[in-house]
Amino acid sequence: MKNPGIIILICFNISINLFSQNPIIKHIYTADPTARVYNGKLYIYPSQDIAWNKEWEKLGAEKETNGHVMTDYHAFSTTDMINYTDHGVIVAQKDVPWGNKVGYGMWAPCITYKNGTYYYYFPNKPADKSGFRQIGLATATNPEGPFSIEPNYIQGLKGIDPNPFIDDDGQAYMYWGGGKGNSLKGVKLSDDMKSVNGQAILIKDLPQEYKEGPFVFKRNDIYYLTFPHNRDTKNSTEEIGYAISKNPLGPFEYKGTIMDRFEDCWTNHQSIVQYKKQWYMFYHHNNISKVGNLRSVCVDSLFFNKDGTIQKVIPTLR
Ligand code: FUB
Repeated sequence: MKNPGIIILICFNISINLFSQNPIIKHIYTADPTARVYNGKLYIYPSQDIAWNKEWEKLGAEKETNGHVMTDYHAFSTTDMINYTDHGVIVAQKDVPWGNKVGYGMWAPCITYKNGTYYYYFPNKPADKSGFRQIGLATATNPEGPFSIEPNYIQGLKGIDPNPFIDDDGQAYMYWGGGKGNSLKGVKLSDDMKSVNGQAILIKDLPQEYKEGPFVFKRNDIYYLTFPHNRDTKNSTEEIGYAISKNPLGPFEYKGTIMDRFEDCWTNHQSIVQYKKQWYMFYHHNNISKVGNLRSVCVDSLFFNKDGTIQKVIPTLR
């Protein structure tokens, strides 16, 4: 018996991940993780939190009113869920042709792969001030880059937290939006993955208040839409809920909570992936810094019930 602890936990279906020491990335602050499996490796594409530097104000920088300070993105990979390789900066705000150069607003990114190309979508403050955030695209032929940034943001995707999803028939969809109220939108993407195809729909059928961070995946012909929300509107911290559908754009049926809200970290943001036969949920918490906007990526195992519903993930935080 190689590891009796793992076998006992699997038997009892307990959502504890013996492999990870949360948080899994400790040398920089990371948040909003998208986890994907490419070429046998598990890749993580998070945003990066940094502390505000007062010196920047002298250079004309606009202070972020919500406190998030984010200037570039790293990519990470692992094959054992213990050792994570940092592949360095893959996209930086200073290199975004349409970006506001004195802003620090590179919020939650997401990536997908189609026909030999990796499509990396990211929100950023636009120089033309056409919105709080616009969503841009960078492409690469390798999951670690180098990524080449498109000259303009994508028309029709104003907002935050892009989440591309490609269905089994090859049709790509984009989910995005954020802020208070039900502002989650979905739309088909064109074959080139650089423009929207048709009218976006507002996904209104979520009974709990949607906040941000959509992540869609498919398992056994069920579309799972997972999202942070404020069920308790008196409390601004977020729990992660999910809804299911037989169609990628709904209607969705709300099914419950995957992770309870944290008392001490006002955001959460998830992605769910299967790697080496085990499902995982990646999320973030501020358990190293104890500061709301200096967060760290964590991971725990996730389990499904026989009927396809998701068991609650209990975060293993140190
Ligand atoms: O990281 C900045 C913002 O906080 C993200 O875009 C949201 O999902 C929330 O995590």
